[in-house]
Amino acid sequence: MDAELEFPKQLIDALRSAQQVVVLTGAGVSKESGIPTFREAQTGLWANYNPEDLATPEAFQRDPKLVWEWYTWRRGLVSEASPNPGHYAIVEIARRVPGFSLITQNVDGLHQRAGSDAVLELHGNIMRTKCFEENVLVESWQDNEGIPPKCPRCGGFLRPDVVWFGEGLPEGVLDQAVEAAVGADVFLSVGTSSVVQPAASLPLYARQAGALVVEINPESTPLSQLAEMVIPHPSGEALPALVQQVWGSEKKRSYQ
Ligand code: BV8
Repeated sequence: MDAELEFPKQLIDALRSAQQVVVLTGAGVSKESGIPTFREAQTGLWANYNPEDLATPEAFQRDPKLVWEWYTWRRGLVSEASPNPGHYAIVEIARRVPGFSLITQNVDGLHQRAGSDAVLELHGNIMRTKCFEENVLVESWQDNEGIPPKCPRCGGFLRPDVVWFGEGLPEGVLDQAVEAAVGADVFLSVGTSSVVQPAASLPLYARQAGALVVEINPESTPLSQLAEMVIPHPSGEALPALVQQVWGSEKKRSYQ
């Protein structure tokens, strides 16, 4: 284990005694799975676009083909990616504490593929598709009628089932996330630039309610000044090391 990764005793003790642990993740937790983070310089076709300008209903209405193809490119990256040790360490934390909530801003579904359940997906999931007009999920469609494909029911454009800038978050998911945050004993914010609202406010609610707020991110963010602790390391290294230091390395057998 990397000697430099020694965690503060306060954090180790807090996790060992915590009744409720909440983890909030952003694109950084999938970086070590090979998926570029949301704000990393876009490559190839998308080099000239700011992701925040593409992930909007206005961009889709202005150029549906461009936006649909951006998501097709990203879906390809996600399909080729696998969860990394950071995702698996989060599954292990959930097994070790009495109460656990995982809130993610990510749309890649890697937490679920690593074995996390009851994932609160604040911003939807890129692997699901819905009708732009009816706002209902669509499982299958004809691929031979141009790009974007059309809704088999109403003929409207299909779009990814993600939350775009300016759109509200899914019913109830945000309420569950706020409820989890204010009930947390320990709140880990992992791999997020902490600028997108309302997600970025969750660690602040947790702190106001008395949680120990810890940021895991190699870079500093607007949360860094407000967190009790900052662990400036990649999550794929820091999270497994944290699990090992707090609970030891043997896997907890899940007693059914
Ligand atoms: C809403 C889905 C209202 C699409 C996304 C208040 C103030 C200011 C602005 C607003 C506000 N309230 C609302 C807004 C507007 C806007 C907003 O927040 N804008 C920002 C830019 C200021 N918010 C919204 O529009 C939200 N909607 O509030 O609507 C409303 C209410 C009711 C009815 C109608 C309307 C909707 C926001 C959701 C937008 N959709 N994604 C898609 O993915 O294509 S957000 C997008 O950013 C991604 O989901 C991403 O997850 C999210 C956050 O980014 P990060 O995950 O943090 O990724 P990023 O690249 O930024 O950072 C990665 C980090 O990882 C870095 O810090 C890096 O250092 C770190 N890292 C790198 N490697 C590692 C690592 N960390 C650990 N380990 C590593 N190895």
